[in-house]
Amino acid sequence: MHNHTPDIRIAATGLYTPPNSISNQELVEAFNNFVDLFNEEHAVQITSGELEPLQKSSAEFIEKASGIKSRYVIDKDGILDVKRMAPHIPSRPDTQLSILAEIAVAAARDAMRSADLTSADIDGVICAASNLQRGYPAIAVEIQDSLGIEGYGFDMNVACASAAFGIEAGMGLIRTGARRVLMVNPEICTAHLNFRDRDSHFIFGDVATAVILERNEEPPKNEGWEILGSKLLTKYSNNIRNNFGFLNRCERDVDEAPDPQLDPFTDKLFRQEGRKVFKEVVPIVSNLITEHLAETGVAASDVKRFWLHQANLSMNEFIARKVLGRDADTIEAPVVLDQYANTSSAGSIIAFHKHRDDIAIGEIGVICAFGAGYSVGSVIVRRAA
Ligand code: CO8
Repeated sequence: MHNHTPDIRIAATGLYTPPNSISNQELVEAFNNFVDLFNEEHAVQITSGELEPLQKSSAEFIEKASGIKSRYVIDKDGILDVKRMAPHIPSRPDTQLSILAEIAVAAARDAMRSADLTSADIDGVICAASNLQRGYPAIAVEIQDSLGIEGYGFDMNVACASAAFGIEAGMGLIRTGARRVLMVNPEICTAHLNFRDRDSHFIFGDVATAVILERNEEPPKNEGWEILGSKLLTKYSNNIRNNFGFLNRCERDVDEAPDPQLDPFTDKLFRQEGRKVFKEVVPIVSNLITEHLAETGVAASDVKRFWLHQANLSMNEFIARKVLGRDADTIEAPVVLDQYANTSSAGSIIAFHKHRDDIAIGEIGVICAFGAGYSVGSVIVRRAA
């Protein structure tokens, strides 16, 4: 068993959930209307064999393949509008708080409230997310300004593993002088999702989470989760990819006209080889957790809870089974993807935020996030207060 006193702890977490939710049924109805329209409009090419008809989606398939039943979204109408099939998020003047900063600030305030902390208690802000709204200024600096925090902020992106990497980065900042670090994960995943793609239109939702890290010195004001250790791993893979970037506008040949039939941004959205991801990522994650527990001197049987990344229910069941050597129930490995879908870096933090009250002082849990890159991060925590 782990016996030296950890130097850093989690003081609080926060959550912002958008007000609108879309059920599988609603999403599938919109998708299938689009399929009917497309097939009608292309009837001639389909009959001549020039084009394959598009196939319909199914709510039963979605729940069975992923465990997802619904997802919260920033804009419901735009996604369900067959003519648009993308959230409508109007641009804002530079003088107004950006949407990504806005949802992060809401999650941050929730965390600060539950830890009885004010902006004056925090020295650094990390915005760790899969999709950052712009190149610069950093979203973290805007969040810092909006909350009135002195010190500094910066953005980082390690896809779905961003929160675990953000916790590790925050621990480093505290070791080099910061008293407390606010680490936020605003994820507007629906904005990079291709709602016309049958294989992936159901995968993502929107949310923001926040974690406050502090030195493990004085007794915590409210809660305290000592960090026994964190372990990170990346392994290059093209199986989850999004080519959106600042070079896109320079890529088209000078005389190449945009194809009006094609959504010009389709290849700049999320895409994946879901089956390959599933097969390749399960062993990487279960091995990393097993090694991390061994290095930390914690037996798998002593882990009370696994707050895992929320991408796919059976994936999490496989991971927990490999680590424990038996099936885990939904108390040991809680599920939030049924309501939230995949929220990228925020998923494991939502699970931790919502499913930790019953953990007793001295008990241990593992927060583990994984995703594109591939990237994996495990954080072992012990309840201290
Ligand atoms: N409705 C009905 N049938 C369908 C549908 C649909 N919507 N989609 C596919 N089918 C059919 C297929 O055509 C196929 O039919 P057939 O057998 O006749 O060919 C059949 O269903 C099976 O298809 P699949 O093999 O694709 O289905 P799977 O069982 O593999 O399930 C999943 C698909 C759910 C995608 C699954 O593979 C999965 O979840 N894999 C893991 C994915 C994962 O974890 N990805 C990581 C996500 S990304 C991430 O975490 C970070 C990325 C950075 C993100 C930025 C975020 C904003």
